[in-house]
Amino acid sequence: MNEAFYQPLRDVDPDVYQAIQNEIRRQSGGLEMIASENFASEAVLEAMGSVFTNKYAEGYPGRRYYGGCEYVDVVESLAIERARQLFGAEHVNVQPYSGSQANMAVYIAMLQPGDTIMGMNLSHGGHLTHGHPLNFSGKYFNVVAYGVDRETETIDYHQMAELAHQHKPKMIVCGASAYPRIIDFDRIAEIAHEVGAVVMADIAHIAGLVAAGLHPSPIPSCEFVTTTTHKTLRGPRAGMIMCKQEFAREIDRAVFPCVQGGPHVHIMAAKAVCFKEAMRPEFKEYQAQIVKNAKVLAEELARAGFRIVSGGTDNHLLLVDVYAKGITGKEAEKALDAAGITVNKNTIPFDTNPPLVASGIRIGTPALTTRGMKEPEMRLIAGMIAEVLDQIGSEEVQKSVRQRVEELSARFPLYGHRLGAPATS
Ligand code: DSN
Repeated sequence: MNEAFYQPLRDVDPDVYQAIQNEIRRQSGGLEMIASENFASEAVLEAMGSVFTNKYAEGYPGRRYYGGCEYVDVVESLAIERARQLFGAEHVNVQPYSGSQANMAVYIAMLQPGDTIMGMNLSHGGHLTHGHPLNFSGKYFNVVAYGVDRETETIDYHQMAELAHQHKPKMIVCGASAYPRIIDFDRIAEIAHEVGAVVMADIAHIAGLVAAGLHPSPIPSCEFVTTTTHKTLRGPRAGMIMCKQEFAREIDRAVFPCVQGGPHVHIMAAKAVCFKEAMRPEFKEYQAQIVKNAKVLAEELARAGFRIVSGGTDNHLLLVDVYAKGITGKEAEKALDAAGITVNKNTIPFDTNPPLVASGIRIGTPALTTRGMKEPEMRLIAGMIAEVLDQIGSEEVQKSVRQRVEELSARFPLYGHRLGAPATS
């Protein structure tokens, strides 16, 4: 074997090595508050970095198109069985590469191009794959969008029912990427079933809360439940589909061979690890703390004079209407970034600004809660966010907050042992 095969990354590719080292410093030295991000455990990272990345395994456990799949079958079966237990699902497919592929597979299993689906308006909190005109979902299907009520900024179930009766969709898609309130999956399923539609609930954001019993589960009432595994669930970057047994065959065929080829076995191994971690009692405590942290953050920011969309939060995220203070989401994101606080600009319901400017920011607590931060830290952070946004143009304030962010981060170490010697090129 060529000796170079065994050389460490630092020597083989100092540029990539250095970028990884810098990213470790960035993730650990700042406050990661993007609602869809989290920090995977060492065990999850280890499984993702394993030799399973070398293996082709088209097919499913016990029915493969390649030899040498005996250990692949072990990890895929473990992932399936654990997900079934964790969510109480009848059938699970753990092969989707990501959330988009999971959603695409459900559409392909159930719909024909041109069919009508209903999905939540992206600017009201929905997701690209729920019918946005620039996404495959909006290009191949006739999409009727539902949204939130202008006053309460919560899902308008009356409007949803009216639209369903008027347009008779084949599928209602629910779940959101920027919606801070409880979603009434049972009610949505009732509306869908009244008009003969099936429901796909995309729980990518709230999967951890659902697994921990802190958000009502869509599993009993919805035919299809999709998720990513890397957000509140805190696993590898990937997707998954759960469905009623009667759709198992169509779903499995839609994932492979229709949407995907060989599954990412290293990632399925990491999913198995993630589900095992999520079955521990500490995981439930972790999810409960995520919600407590988000609530405190929302209360403190409201106290500091910020308008919180829908008046608060029930989950892991909040939307702040910064435009009510005359700042755009874009300006807020940039100023907070300079202060070491990472959030994303986000449209708010009935936004008058375009998406790349946006009137809001979306803030989430899953990642900081993984680091062990609790209510006292959330109070400090809300104060720092308010300080930066209230003096939006002040580099001095950003610098001073950056200093405090670094001090706070240092009290909650993360991945520090992964920092190696500097690269030498
Ligand atoms: N892009 C993800 C998010 O930030 O919510 C959803 O796919």
